[in-house]
Amino acid sequence: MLRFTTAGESHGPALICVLEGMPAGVPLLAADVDTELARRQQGYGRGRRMQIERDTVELVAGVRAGETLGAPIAISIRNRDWANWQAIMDPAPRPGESARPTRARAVTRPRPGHADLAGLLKYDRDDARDILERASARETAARVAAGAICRRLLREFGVRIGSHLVHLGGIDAVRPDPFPTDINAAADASPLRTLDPAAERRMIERIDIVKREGNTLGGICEVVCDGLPVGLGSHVSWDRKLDGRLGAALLSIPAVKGVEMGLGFETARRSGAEVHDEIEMAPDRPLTGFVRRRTNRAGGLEGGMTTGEPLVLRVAMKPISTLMRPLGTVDTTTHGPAAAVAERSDVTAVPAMGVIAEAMVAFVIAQALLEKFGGDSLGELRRNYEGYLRQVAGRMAD
Ligand code: EPS
Repeated sequence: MLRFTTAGESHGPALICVLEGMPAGVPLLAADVDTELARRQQGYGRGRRMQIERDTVELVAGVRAGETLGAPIAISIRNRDWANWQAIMDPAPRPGESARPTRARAVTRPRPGHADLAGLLKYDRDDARDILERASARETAARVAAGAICRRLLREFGVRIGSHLVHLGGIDAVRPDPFPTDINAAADASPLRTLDPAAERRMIERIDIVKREGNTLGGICEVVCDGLPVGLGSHVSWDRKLDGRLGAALLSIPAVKGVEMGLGFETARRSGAEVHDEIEMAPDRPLTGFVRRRTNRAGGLEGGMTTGEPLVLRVAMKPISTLMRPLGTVDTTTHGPAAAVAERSDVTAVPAMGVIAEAMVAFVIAQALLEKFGGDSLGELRRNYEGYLRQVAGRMAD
């Protein structure tokens, strides 16, 4: 079973990721991961923190001479900002400190919409920094690192994952026609990772206005994954359905509030004939068993399984909950009314969220691929994959 976990506080020494279950023999360089980390750091509307960090990985375990060993892979990403936060985040008690000391920059005015208050009460803390340091979206750098390794595996099977921003703070982007074959090459060239230059200009104006107002903005990214074979995931049990697994992975991204697959909520408004994708033979499509869907309104998923058509997922992010013009809250020390803490933050991080969503999709797809085809080495996995494709092709061949 492919699985990963992360550790690390936003202003602690480092972020750590352990990814377990990768087969041996997958080519992997630190640069494969660093490229993805750099993509996550882009985006108009980010705060000053992104000028401090230059995320790069140290491959600490599970990789030798540019190949995975089949052992758990451990990764470390240093926080450059740690140098400025040592006294506040020091894991050891500082000289003269009592038990549960009040350190500088303690947070007692929890932000509406943030983990601050529920976390402080649940974990019985005095300083909401004990919560927010971990709830911070800084953690997603470690997820993108795990996703980058999964992508490296998927690349061996011709699977590609890209994303672009389709909505920001009330402004829709128009989907380009023709749609680029390399989505990320096009989207990464845009400061908002959108494929609609006219919408991009309006979005940037909107971000500038909202920044002056001390407010924040959310938005929607679309993730597209192609090169998949038919039959990843399964219809047989609720927890094996790929729709549910993708949904859970994407909804775990900080501030993500909704996920649509294919037409998503729009399917509920249309009749069956306007929703379902008709099937026809396609002699050039071995991955799908020589068939194709005339349309792809299902977004590449039927019955909890991949159809072999591109996966199309849309992911909605709420506005960031740190507002420079703060909302009302209560002070957890005085219990009186207060303005929420206004720490340095981003006006919007929707472009970065698209890159994080790609990473989570890469993980779920790699997990489903390994589950279906198994194998301790890349070679064994490949033999199993090719044997399955022959079986599928044989069933529909003339
Ligand atoms: C974040 C607040 C900001 C963001 C941070 C997430 O950090 P800071 O409090 O240091 O200014 O920049 O995002 C990242 C550090 C990152 O790598 O994405 C928050 O509170 O979630």
